Amino acid sequence: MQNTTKISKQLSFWLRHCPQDAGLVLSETGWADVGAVLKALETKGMSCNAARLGQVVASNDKQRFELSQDGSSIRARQGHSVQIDLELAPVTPPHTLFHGTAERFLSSILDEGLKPMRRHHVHLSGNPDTALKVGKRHGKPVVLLVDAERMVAEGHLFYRTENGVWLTSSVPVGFLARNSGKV
Ligand code: HQG
Repeated sequence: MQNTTKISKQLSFWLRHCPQDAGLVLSETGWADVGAVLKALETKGMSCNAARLGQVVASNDKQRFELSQDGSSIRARQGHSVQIDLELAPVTPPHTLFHGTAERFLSSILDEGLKPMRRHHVHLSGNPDTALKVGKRHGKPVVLLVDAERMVAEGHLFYRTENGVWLTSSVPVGFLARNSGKV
C-alpha cells in the first residue's frame, strides 16, 4: 500500500492548490468527489481505496482533511490558494495568538504586517510551540505574538478551522510583538 505521507501531500496539492492537475472539480465549499480522487491517485501510481483513504484522513497529524458524512466527498480543512468558501463563522479568539515565521521574512513583515501571501488567510496558532514548528518550515524560526484581543476590538474577524488553526485576513504591524517586546 502507498505511503500515507505521500498520499497526504498529493491530496494537499490537489485539494488546496491545483485540482486541475488531477482533473478534479472542487465545489464552492472545496469538496471533491472521492471516486474521482481515488481514480486520480491510481493514475499517479498511488493505488488507494475508500477504506485506505479513510485511514489517511483519520491518521493525518494535523487533521488536514475531512470526509463528508456519507463518505462520498473529501476536502482540505484550510490552507487553500484556490478560491473556496470554508463556511466558517467568525469566532472570538483568545487574547493572544502566535505566528511562526522565519527571521529572513521579518523586515518585510515589519513593513507590511502579516499578509496571507499565496493562501486565503494569515494562519495563526493558539500556542507558541505550534507556531515555532510552523516557523521552522521556513528557516530560522521566530514566533510573533498577535494582539488578537485588540484586533477584535478594532473590527478584525477571526475564524477557527476544525483542526485548530486560527485564520484572519491580515495582521497590521501595530498588533505584532516579539516575546522581547514590540517587533
Ligand atoms: C510569511 C502549515 C514577508 C509568513 C502550518 C510565512 C500552517 C510574510 C510565509 C499553514 C509576510 C507564508 C500556513 C510579509 C507573511 N512579508 N513574509 N508581509 N506576511 N509572511 O506556508 O503561516 O502543514 O503560506 O510569516 O501548520 O507558514 O500546510 O504560511 O512564513 O497552519 O497543513 O510568509 O501551513 O500547515 O508561508 O503556514 P505559508 P504559514 P500544513
